[in-house]
Amino acid sequence: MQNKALSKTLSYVLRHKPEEFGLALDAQGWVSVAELLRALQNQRHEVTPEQLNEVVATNDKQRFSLSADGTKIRANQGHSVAVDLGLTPITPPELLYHGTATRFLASIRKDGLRSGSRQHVHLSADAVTAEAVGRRHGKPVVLTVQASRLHRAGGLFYLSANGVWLTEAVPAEYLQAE
Ligand code: HQG
Repeated sequence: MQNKALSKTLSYVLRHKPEEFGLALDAQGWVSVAELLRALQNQRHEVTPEQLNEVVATNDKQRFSLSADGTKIRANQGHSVAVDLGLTPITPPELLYHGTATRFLASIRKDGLRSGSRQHVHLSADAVTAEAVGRRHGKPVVLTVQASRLHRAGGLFYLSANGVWLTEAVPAEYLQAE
């Protein structure tokens, strides 16, 4: 299995459908590396511990973490499965950015940003990163989120281990076109 394909498979298993591979995440989203490798092998994906370590270390967005002793692995963010990543709420910068596609704008202006199937709304620290996120869905558009103002109003913000800002929802009145 190529590294890119392995990364995509890991995202799928560790964020969305562990049960499809006969796996269960623990409450914090971890799964045993040994069990994961066995589950991949059962699906005819030959992956060595070395390759897994390489993908974790070199992944372009640092999507995965190994436990300190190296026996467990989890995704750093992006889950639709309910997990508690143990992130501490922190004060966000004044502004954060959300990349989306123009076809979602009318709905977002009406309902604000919703987490949908994921646990959180994903926000970026800079507009360039947000634009790349938006491009995954179509013609990109970047929305500026008044993060400080939302935080002062009681909104909780988290920073994932790989630098993605997470929050529960962003009401429309905290959004402005960039
Ligand atoms: C949109 C990637 C209509 C939202 C990225 C987005 C990110 C609404 C889409 C991570 C809406 C959900 C997550 C509303 C939000 N009406 N559409 N009220 N509220 N939306 O993929 O943020 O490569 O679940 O704008 O880098 O695009 O996988 O979220 O367009 O960090 O590691 O609904 O995925 O990371 O799409 O991306 P997604 P996202 P990875």
